[in-house]
Amino acid sequence: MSKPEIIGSSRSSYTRVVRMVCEEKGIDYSLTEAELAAPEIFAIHPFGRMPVLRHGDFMLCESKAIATYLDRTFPEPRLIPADPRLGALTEQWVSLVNTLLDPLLIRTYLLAYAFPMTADGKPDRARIDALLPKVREQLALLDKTVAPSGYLVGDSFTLADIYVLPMLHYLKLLPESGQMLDVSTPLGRYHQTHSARPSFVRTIPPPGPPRRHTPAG
Ligand SMILES: N[C@@H](CCC(=O)N[C@@H](CS)C(=O)NCC(=O)O)C(=O)O
Repeated sequence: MSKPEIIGSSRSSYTRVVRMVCEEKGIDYSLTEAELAAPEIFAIHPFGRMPVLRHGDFMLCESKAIATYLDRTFPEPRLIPADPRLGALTEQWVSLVNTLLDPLLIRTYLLAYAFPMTADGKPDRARIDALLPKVREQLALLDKTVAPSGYLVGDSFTLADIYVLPMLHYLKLLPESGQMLDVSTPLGRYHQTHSARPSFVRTIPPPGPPRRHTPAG
């Protein structure tokens, strides 16, 4: 069968998740760069979200579905543990990222810096300051969770870590969250340790936010 083709932007944190899955499992894959909401994304995802996957004649959208498919289709290492409890905890963290952490940390806090909706184009200080208590609360939860073992689940690297690390990469670049990720904290050390993994290094995004497709070009 042909190798998996991931379609998305190398700047997109969710695209990075499925690329890291491929890298961790040693899957020979290709990345086809696409802009946000590009027609090739809409061709596979009904709501135009990236990443999407082509594997032979099989097409799939949603990062978790893609990650699970790749994990089951290709050999070890298993990124969703077979053990029922460790597997369930991995799913739990992926769900928490998708429903609560990513919406606040990336879609709201990071985007307040990357795409300020202000008249002068500068980040809205009052809006960012208002977000900080929740940002602190979410990072404190991650901090507490990784403190004992250096992983989110059990004592090995799982898909849960893969969902969190691309977010931490961007958060490390912002002033307040960057400080919260200081290496004196368990979460800062977690980020520093895992950012040396080949799967992380080989998927570091180029600077700048993903570009959005416009029909004119
Ligand atoms: N639930 C989706 C979320 C994917 C997602 O939100 N991707 C962002 C890029 S990181 C996107 O495609 N945004 C499109 C847009 O903003 O129009 C998944 O897990 O794949």
